[in-house]
Amino acid sequence: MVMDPDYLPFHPNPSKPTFKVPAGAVDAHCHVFGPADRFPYAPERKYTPCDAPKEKLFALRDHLGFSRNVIVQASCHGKDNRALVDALLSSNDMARGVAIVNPDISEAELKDMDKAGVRAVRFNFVKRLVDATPKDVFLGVAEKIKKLGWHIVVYFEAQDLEELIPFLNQLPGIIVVDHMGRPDVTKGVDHEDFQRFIQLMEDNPNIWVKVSCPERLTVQGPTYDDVVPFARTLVEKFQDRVLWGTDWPHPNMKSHTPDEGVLVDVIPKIATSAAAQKALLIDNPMKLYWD
Ligand code: 0GY
Repeated sequence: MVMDPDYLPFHPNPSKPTFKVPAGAVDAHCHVFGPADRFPYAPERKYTPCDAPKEKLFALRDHLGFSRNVIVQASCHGKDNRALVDALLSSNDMARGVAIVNPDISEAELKDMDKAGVRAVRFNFVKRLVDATPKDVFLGVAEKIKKLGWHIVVYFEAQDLEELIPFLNQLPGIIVVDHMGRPDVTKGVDHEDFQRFIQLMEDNPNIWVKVSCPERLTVQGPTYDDVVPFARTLVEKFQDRVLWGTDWPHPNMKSHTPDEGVLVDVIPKIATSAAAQKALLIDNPMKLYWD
């Protein structure tokens, strides 16, 4: 399985961040890919990445000063969660997972995944990544996972939010939105699109958000200052419902190869007090994934 010709592999030698993360910090959005000879990519995938195995992820965690990972199933592995579960089982209880599952998954399979450390399912609405799934199917999955106390992670782009709001409000339990709902940062924080997202979080206390992925949302590039006001606004308004992640190994980046040291150095710009940093990096992810 050869990676796509325009696929950018992850940074071979990320810098040490200047910001020292507090002890016990959680990288709450990252992935493992392959290795493909052991864990092949899904036939229905829309891209073929560079292998990004668990050993590399755990080495990056240590290099950046983090303690734990939340590993999110990505579309290139489809609903085959074996690479994810393998990483969880070899993490010494230092990783939790977000899976993508079939609607007909059995209770026994869900229980096995729970034992391995899976705590959520992911619903992906990004059209370039997945074929559409009917909302009824997602609602069926949501019903199934309720008993386990899992939550739901949703990935969508800003232009699709308006249409999705009734569905999001229908979902039971906690919902975590990936990458701030992918705002167009050129429009500014005050634009109705981002304000719509803020209003949704104000109206629905079950909605949490990952203030992640400046590398995808930026127009200016590193050090991602054009994305900072969006993330800072969310941290200031919803301190107890925000999560942060590296997004390693950054699938489908086209503009540049992110240096995770630089990404970590964005944290003190978006969470400007020690209390906000502790909530973002420790208290919130621990409550959601390790309690
Ligand atoms: C991310 C973002 C992307 C990819 C996926 O499931 C995926 O393939 O999530 C993307 O291309 O924006 O969170 O890794």
